[in-house]
Amino acid sequence: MYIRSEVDGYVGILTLCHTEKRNALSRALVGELLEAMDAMAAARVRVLILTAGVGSKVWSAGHDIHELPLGEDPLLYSDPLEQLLRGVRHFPAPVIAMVSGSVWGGATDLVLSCDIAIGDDTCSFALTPVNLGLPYNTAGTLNFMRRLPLNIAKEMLFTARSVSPHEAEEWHILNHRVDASELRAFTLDIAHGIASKAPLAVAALKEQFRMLADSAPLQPGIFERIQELRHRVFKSRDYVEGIDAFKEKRAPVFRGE
Ligand code: KGA
Repeated sequence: MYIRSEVDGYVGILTLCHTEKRNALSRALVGELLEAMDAMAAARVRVLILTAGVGSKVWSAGHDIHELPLGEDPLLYSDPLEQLLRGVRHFPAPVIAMVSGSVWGGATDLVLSCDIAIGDDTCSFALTPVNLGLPYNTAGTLNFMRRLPLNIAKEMLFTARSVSPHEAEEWHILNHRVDASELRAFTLDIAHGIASKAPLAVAALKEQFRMLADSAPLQPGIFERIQELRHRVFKSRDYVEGIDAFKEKRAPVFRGE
């Protein structure tokens, strides 16, 4: 069991608890999480909190690197990470990311896809495709552009550096940064505040934000060009090297080919 589920009044709390694998977003973990989210939606919670628990060292290590395919598009529409990101965006009530510990790659996309993010002084965020030689997909790149100032998104993606809690607050990755001892109470307070408001109005607002953010059409030519650029990256030797280096627990040596 990778997910712990609890309900506090109208607030649902889902805790990632596969600490052994640092809550990597494997097919199995994501499958359980999506089922738990469906159960929360059926129970008509008015706010959902996504957490790894206060005091977790790693909130999530991101995509399960062992499950990233080689030689083909690693982030297809049906990929578990993609399913999870859509699940959060379409969840019929606000989703709050409550973050202790480090957040990596696709898990940072997950936090940025939540409606509100609250972290403590141990949290950090990295966007890591360039560590793996992996071409991030169009949906994710657009999410970063909408959610972050362009220069911040570019710095995070070009460097893959872990952003400190202070920077995360300054750069609006977080709505609030609080002391670890207050994280749960602070987050629950915001969640119960939202849950006391008219739920139909809140849900309609969330859906409006999502649809309006997604409403700019993407010209087919641009999409095809992006796919061609990404194809070159996932067919490269560097992508194989990035994945191999992780598995062999060493630094990658990239050759640009
Ligand atoms: N996928 C699969 N297994 C992972 C994993 C991941 N992302 N991260 C950690 N693990 C496994 C790791 O292989 C090890 O398994 C166990 O979790 C503990 O890790 O015991 P095993 O079988 O060897 P480790 O490294 O010993 O733990 P740690 O020393 O506490 O370090 C924790 C971190 C998170 C710092 C370290 O595990 C790490 O750097 N993980 C990779 C983080 C990362 O780069 N994630 C990005 C994944 O890519 C991604 O999301 C995308 C889509 N992207 O970047 O574009």
